[in-house]
Amino acid sequence: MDFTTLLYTPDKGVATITLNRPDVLNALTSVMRNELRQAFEQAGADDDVRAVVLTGGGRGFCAGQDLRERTDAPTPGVGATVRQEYNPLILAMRQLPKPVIAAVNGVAAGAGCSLALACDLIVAAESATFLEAFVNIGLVPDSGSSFFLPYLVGYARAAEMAFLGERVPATGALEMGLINRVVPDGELQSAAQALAGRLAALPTKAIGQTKRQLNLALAATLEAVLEEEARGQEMATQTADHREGLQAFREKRPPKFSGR
Ligand code: T3D
Repeated sequence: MDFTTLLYTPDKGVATITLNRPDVLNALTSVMRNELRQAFEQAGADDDVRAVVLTGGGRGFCAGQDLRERTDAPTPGVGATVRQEYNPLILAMRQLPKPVIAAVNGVAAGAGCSLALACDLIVAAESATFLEAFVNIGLVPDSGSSFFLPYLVGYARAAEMAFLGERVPATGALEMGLINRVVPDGELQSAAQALAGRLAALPTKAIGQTKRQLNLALAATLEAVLEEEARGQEMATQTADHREGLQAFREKRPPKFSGR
């Protein structure tokens, strides 16, 4: 299948999906979300693909929702967008019975951070950063961040990342257990491919079932948290603070939140 917003490259058992909107740090549009889900489905349907690498083209991994699609707040029907586009993508990644590795080459922000966290393993370049950017524009974590984050790093660190919306460098992310490995920038893709190649040579059906069991073992259901996130995002997009956050982003100035 031909994609317009990403590259899909199957090679020796590993499908590499490269987000390909580098000018906006691979910010997610509606088209991109749908293509990404299709790419994961394609990887799932191809028996020759036994591991997947997700990475970003250019200097960013993914800057989350493309804010240029969000001209005015409240965005109409954002809960539906989260339910119909973001949530199926996260579920497709997590339910894929094959290992998915994020090769985080730069900033992973907002839903871009969620995308990385939805992968099974995360390898990051030394210069990569992780940012729960939602609060900076008056929104709440979505796309599974509020499910994966406390599970990976514990409540206190999750709350700090989600409340403060500050960039966490790759080394800090490794220390807190958010990610698996940090490698020098120039070695990221080869390290991720080597790991994926290793995984692709393992018993794929057993790895797929292991992934299923590990996901089943998580305390709350992902579906329940995803639904709560969609409801919360619907609420957050109605706020004055989100409107202010979007405006400040466009005007390249710090936002002045009113608490409304
Ligand atoms: O509405 C809904 O659907 C609800 C769902 C929401 C899910 C979410 O993901 S909400 C969170 C959305 N993302 C953000 O709020 C992040 C916004 N971006 C940033 O905070 C910063 O750009 C970064 C920290 C990610 C990177 O900073 P920096 O200094 O490395 O790069 P930059 O100069 O800010 O960005 C480079 C370009 O990418 C720039 O364009 P320009 O000025 O060169 O033409 C910038 O506008 C663009 N860009 C960055 N992020 C986005 C973006 N364009 C559109 N959407 C973005 N999210």
